[in-house]
Amino acid sequence: MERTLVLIKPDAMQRDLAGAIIARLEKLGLKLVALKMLHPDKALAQRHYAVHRDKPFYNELVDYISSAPIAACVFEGQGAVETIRKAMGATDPAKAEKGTIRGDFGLSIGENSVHGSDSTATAEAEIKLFFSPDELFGY
Ligand code: IDP
Ligand code: MG
Repeated sequence: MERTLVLIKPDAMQRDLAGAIIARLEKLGLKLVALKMLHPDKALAQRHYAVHRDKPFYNELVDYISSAPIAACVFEGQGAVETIRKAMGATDPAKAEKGTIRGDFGLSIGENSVHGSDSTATAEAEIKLFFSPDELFGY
């Protein structure tokens, strides 16, 4: 079954939006199969965002995601990657539609409340960064 990684970013955690965001995703018919709160260190942040290492915003991005605790979740279901990307909305909250998570909660392109894997291959790699196999549940 298809799985995807969701990170609830510091801006959303700090505004007590973790429950609201998880509830929205559960309502899409996806199953929450892993969940943890953690404060990522810089090394984990760098690995997670390695694909962006040459972008001008890379250091800012790594500093931001490792600045405070986040919630990491794995959701499972048919088309989970695409379903969650749609529910998140565009990267820049100013361009994200109303009713999407970023459209409703995001503050700026950096502080955009959530991360979601962008393909099934990326999802598998990202899930391994945040969870060991015994932290993923079937129920
Ligand atoms: P995505 O999160 O929608 O997949 P990506 O292009 O993969 O967007 O970028 C990863 C993250 O980097 C974004 O969620 C956003 O927080 C941050 N980011 C993207 N573009 C910029 C930018 O131009 N300035 C600052 N941060 C950015
Ligand atoms: Mg991305």
